[in-house]
Parts: sequence; C-alpha cells; structure tokens
Amino acid sequence: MFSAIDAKHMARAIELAKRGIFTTSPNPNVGCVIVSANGDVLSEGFHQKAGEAHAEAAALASSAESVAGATVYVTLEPCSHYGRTPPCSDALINTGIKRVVVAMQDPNPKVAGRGLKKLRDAGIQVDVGLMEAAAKELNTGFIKRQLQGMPKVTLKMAASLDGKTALSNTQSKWITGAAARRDVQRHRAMSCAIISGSGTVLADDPSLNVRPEELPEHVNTGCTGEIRQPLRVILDGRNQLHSKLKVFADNNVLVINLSPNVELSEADIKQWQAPVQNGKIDLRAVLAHLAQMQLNDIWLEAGSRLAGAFIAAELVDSFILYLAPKLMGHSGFSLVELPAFEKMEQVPELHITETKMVGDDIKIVAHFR
Ligand code: AOF
Ligand code: ZN
Repeated sequence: MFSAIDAKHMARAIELAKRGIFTTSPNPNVGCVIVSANGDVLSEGFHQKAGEAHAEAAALASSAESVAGATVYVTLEPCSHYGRTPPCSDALINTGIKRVVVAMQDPNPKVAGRGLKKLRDAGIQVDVGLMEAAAKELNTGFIKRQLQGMPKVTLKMAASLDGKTALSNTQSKWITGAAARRDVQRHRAMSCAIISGSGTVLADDPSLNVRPEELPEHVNTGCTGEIRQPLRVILDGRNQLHSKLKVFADNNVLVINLSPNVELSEADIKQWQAPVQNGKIDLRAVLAHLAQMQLNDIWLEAGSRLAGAFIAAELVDSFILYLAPKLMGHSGFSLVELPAFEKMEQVPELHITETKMVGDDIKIVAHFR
C-alpha cells in the first residue's frame, strides 16, 4: 500500500508537525505535505495554534498551483467536524485531491474515522497507517486525554549518582548542570501544565516559568509563534501557601487544596477544591480535572513524597531522571517515597527507552509498565 516515496513525504509531514510542539495545545501536532501527480511537492503545512488553520488547511492555502489530482500526506486523520475551524475533509474533497495518506486515525470522538469515511465516500483513495508509531509519538498526551479522559503525566527528578535528591538538611539546589536545566526548560515548554507541591514551592520559591531564551531548539526546528507558558498547578493539602511567592507573580496558576485559602482568595489567586482521599488530595481527581480543562501533557516536578504518591496511585506514565556525577551520601533524601515493600513482585517496574548524556549528567527516559 505504501511506497518509499510515500514514506519520504510522511517523514517530512512528521517533521513539520514538530514545529507546533510549543504552541498547539490543547490541539494536536499535525503536519501535512501535498504532492502533485508527477511527484512535485506543491506545498507544506503544519498546525500552529488552536483556532488557527489545521495542517491540511494551511497546506492547501499555501499551494501556488491547483492541487487537483494531488496526493496529501497528513499525520492525523483529516477532521470531519465544525470546531474552531471548518472540516478539513470537506476542503480536501472540494479541491479535487485524488489520494490521502494518513498516519493515524483521530482519537477525538468527534472525528474517530468520520473524516476517513467522508473522503472515501467522495471517491478519494485513503490509505491509513503509514508511520503510525511516529505519528502517535507526536501526540501521546492528546491521545490519552481523548481516549481516557486523563492527561499524560511525566515525572521529572534530578538526583546524584547514588540516587539522592537532597542533603539531610533538605538542601537540593543545583544537583545537575546547566545543560540538564535547559533540557528541563524544553520539556516544561512542551507541557500544558506543571504540577508541583507546596513543600517544594515554599522551600525553593521557584517561578516554574519557561524562559524562551533558553530554548535554542525553538528556532532550530522552525517553530514560530509565541511559546505558551504552562499552567502552574500547586497542590497544597494543608493550606500552607501565601500570595507573596514567586509562582504567584502572574495569574497563570491554579492552587489545589481541600478547603479555600482565604489569603489566596483575597489576592485573586485561582483555587480548586479537590475531593479528599485518606485525608489527602485525591490525585486521580486532580488529573481528571486537568483533563477537563483540556490539558494533555503534565510535567510533574515534585519532591520525593508527592512523586511517590503519584507513582503509588499508578498515575505516572513516564519518568525522566537526570543523574549528576556526584555522591550525596547515605543521609540524603532518596528519590521517591514509597510504601515499604515486602516482595520484589510488589515493586513498580519501568521500561527504559532512552539514555543519553546531557552536559555532564545522564538523562534517563523510562515508562511505567
Ligand atoms: C488541529 N490541527 O491540523 C488537525 C486537527 O476545534 P478545532 O477546530 O481546533 O479542532 C480540533 C480538532 O480537530 C482536534 O482535536 C483534532 O481532532 C482535529 N484535527 N486539529 O488542531 C490539525 N488536523
Ligand atoms: Zn481539520
């Protein structure tokens, strides 16, 4: 069904989709290439921002020539619904496209195969599944939210080679080097929200912001458009936060607690009261709430206790660990606080998919089974 030429054009569409990684949320990253019957690339497009043209519409709009008889390569099924923009499947039909090659079906229940059907009913040849795995990789959070009503959670931690996150006096600043911290900036920028706990926020007073000047890749990959700041979500089960902290310097923050914090209310800081579970914030309910807010990808930067609670509740999808070439000793704090296990079978297991050097540190990417 697919030729080497098909693969070349779809690979390009996937590269184009990546130009939206810092800007499309809550919408997916989508890329599109239009190729004439004699093999010339007529135009390219990608989705940049919710409310603006979908990838197919952007590609159609930028073709100088007629696209009648052409083949369209697109990383996600063309949409069939009237959302913020009209259906792309109609636009493709109206222009006389002959064939559409699609990497993956749209998990959005509003589409979910209807776009493919519309195209086929109009007599267009539709071939689905080329480079599907790579296309899914572009939108793991979007897909999870559409299918499960939950966002994708990536837990980030930094530790010494002996797995310690802080000294016994809780000092934890600058375990890793500058390159690893820049890498964290990139991950934050690709996320819809950053979750942290009040303990971390009170101890370090971080801004939890993205600093676009630390994202050279933004320029290198051809991303355009303003990088969005992820929503900062601070969990505060015991109402310890106060409005003078750096995270509250702008209003792109949501505090999650069990009862309203009067001082924060007076400072107009948004809060959401979560359901309680065993006397604590129900973490699953928090994530479901964030999914309802259309957040796809959550970056969890928390201390060992909150990180352990998310892991124990089986709410973490991916784990990114930066290991610094330092030894912090037996009295330091361990990576994650988990219940004492009696048997090895009870221990959470991960699958490591990537290891690489980032500056002087090692970056490990792993996924929970
Ligand atoms: C995009 N970009 O290139 C494609 C999308 O409300 P709307 O109009 O922004 O539609 C969003 C939905 O459209 C999205 O959830 C997905 O199902 C479908 N396809 N979306 O943002 C694109 N092709
Ligand atoms: Zn569309």
